[in-house]
Amino acid sequence: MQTLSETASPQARTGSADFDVIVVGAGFAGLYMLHRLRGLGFSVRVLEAASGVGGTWYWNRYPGARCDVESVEYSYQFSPELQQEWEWSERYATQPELLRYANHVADRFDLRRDIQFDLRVTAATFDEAANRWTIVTHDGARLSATYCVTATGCLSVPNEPKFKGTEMFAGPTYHTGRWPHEGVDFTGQRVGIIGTGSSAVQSVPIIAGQAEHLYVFQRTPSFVVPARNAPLSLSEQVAIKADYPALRALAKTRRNGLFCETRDVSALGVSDEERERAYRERWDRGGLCYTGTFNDLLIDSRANETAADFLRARIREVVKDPATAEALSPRTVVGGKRLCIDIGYYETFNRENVTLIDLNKAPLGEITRDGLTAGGKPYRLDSIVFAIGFDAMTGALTRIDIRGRGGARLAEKWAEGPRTYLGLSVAGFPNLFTITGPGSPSVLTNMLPTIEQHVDWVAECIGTMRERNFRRIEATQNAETAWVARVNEIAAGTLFPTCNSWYLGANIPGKPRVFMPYIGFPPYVEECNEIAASGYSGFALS
Ligand code: N01
Repeated sequence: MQTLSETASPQARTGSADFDVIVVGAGFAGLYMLHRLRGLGFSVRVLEAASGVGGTWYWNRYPGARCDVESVEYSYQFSPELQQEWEWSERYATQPELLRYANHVADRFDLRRDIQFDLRVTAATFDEAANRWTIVTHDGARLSATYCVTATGCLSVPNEPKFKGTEMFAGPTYHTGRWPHEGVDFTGQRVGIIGTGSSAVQSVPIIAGQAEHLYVFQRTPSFVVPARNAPLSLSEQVAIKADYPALRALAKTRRNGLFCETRDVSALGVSDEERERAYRERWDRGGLCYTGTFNDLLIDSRANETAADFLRARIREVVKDPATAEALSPRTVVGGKRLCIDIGYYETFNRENVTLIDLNKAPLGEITRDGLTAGGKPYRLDSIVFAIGFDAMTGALTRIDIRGRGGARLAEKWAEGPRTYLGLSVAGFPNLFTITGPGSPSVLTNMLPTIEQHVDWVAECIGTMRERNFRRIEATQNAETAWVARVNEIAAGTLFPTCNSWYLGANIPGKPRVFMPYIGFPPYVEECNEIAASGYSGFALS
């Protein structure tokens, strides 16, 4: 077996393979975790499979990739100086800008010397006698640490295309979640894209602008709201920066951790005119705020239907061909799947060189050497783009062979769905923390503040353990069972479980259908704080 010192990259060569904490992943969560733990004087090593920092923004380089949360919000707040000095150029940052930001943070806080790139963690085993985690990487290197923190992201493992005949296709195939770094030029090509979620909604207009012809193969239409993207003027930036502490504090009172509020009014308690005006106002404003137009949109299906009607009417206004407009009109719950935000998505379907294929009417047959068949009809293609999403929330964790006490495997424990306490900790897996893990608000919120809250909680916990001379912390079985029940109970009171979303694992054949995120950021934070203040109730410390 190699030791770390034999394989370490120059920036991370310390000669030691034993640490207080090993963090898996150098995305936004891993970077901040390193910064916090280092500040507390712990020895930390971050292991990252990619060749650079940035996590999702390192990998997701498909055409048009940008964040659907406004850049001034989708950013760290732990450093007021960083918050003041960084300048965002647009309302919604592009992938390259977000990656520049992640790199800037890594440099500004001198993080690279403790990060080792190009190392994929394949296994993590808890040694009870030694009270340590042994971490194994793809090249056989072994490291050990008292604590293991996973910062592996919620949408980091691509949903593998398992279409019959994929290997037969003569041309190149691409996955939006693993786009070639050198980019792809589709000029003059016949391109097929499978999937119509956020990644497709962003990339379709750009691919259509290059391709000779673009065929969009749609299984379920998404609800799409305009981004209203625009350059951020200096005066806008100055105004936000002057008010940042208040805006950030306000966002912490919101269920989704965003600046914009959910109006405390029922969609069914207002006149038709007022309802229409309210939707129009959010539509004109653009972005994810649309689902906050009324307080019952994700609770009452009749209320939700009014929001859906408004959006379907907008599709009919833009898309000239009525049959295409109808096929693009979702019949699901607005917000039950993540809302998509667009720049010119619907307009793209008015182009001569774009065809929508409704897979409900023309089911996908197989991929062939020359393209694919749908509804028995062959489509000749030069390239195929899979925009089919991710094995969300659990995929990155279950792909690592994580073994807790008695050799128990995490993947086996989660065979019927993930079980955690607070989304942070797993019974039977001591000294393991899962940043934005299943059972925490994560993907239903603005990820950056959610990440910071988890990182701060974990850092404080590990610091307290040291202070009080404890060496082991583990969620109790009872606390975990009660937490899982609570996550499910809250979700059951909403419309979320009615959609076949990745929140439920429904996009992955065979994955258990369990609603994974915790709904409600402020009560969650309050509970985390109370648990810490109580001396970590629900955890066994020794
Ligand atoms: O993936 P998705 P995504 N045959 O799972 C279809 C975040 N994100 O990469 O709905 C045919 O949403 C599938 O159809 P269906 C964001 O949180 C953020 O687009 O399962 N079709 C669906 O249409 C987002 O929610 C940004 O019936 C198949 C599509 O593929 C999340 O990532 C940008 C299929 C997958 O949509 C995932 O988005 C991009 C099959 N066998 C992404 N399997 C930001 O702006 C799947 N599909 C931050």
